[in-house]
Amino acid sequence: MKKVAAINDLSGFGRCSITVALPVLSAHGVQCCPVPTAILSNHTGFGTYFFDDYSDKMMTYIDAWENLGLDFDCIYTGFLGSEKQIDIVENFIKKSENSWVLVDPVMADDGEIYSTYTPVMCEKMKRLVSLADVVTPNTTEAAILAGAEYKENYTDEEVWALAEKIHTLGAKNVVITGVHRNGRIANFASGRERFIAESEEIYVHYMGTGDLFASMLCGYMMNETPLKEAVEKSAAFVYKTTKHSLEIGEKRENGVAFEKFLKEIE
Ligand code: PXL
Repeated sequence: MKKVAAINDLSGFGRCSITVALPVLSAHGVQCCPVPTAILSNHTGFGTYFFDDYSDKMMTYIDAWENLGLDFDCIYTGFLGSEKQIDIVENFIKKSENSWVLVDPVMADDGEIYSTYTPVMCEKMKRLVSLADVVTPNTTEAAILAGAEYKENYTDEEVWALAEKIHTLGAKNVVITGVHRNGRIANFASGRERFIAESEEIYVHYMGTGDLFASMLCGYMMNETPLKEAVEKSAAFVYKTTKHSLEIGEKRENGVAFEKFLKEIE
């Protein structure tokens, strides 16, 4: 059975990070082993939140795993709470030579950097990206990583150019998510091959969508699904669950109501 070290925050309410990665990876038949980067009452999108940074404890936590001789099939990183954490995660990845690495560079969305993210953290994130087998930025994060200006709309050529810049940082595969494209929403993937996986656009942007996509992708990749199929299936799952969330009147801050659909994952 595959094991994933999921380095992400625990936000008690709002369906993101570990509260998404754990159920989704379990539904894929993959063991999810969380490393909390911070504990929050709810994600920062709510405006007010309790935030307890876990930087000082993460080293000891990871060392304890090392003492047990654990190794992981995958290291999957998401929201990081401080500059120091990015260094800790970088070391963990470098020591875990055999692990496949998925970096979701959670920093920003809709042209806005998250309130806990500093410019130095954004710079340091590039070092993690350099170690990634797959990196899954949204367009805002892709622009930050590529050192480009954020735009609401891009031509296909501009998106591929962002992906190219991110490859030059060292990432093997780049999947740029949430690209608005002719009234549809697209994921641009670039690695050994290039492809675009699209779905109908839903005009309400649910929080945690990127976490749901990356966790689904991680689950498929751990089950040896080829990247193209994994991206397409993950995008289809996000579309289906987001549509359902809208239909049941779930608020966008509460995250995607995906729970009912976990049993359909195959
Ligand atoms: O879904 C991204 C995310 C993860 N973790 C925390 C967040 C956010 C987005 O706002 O605040 C704590």
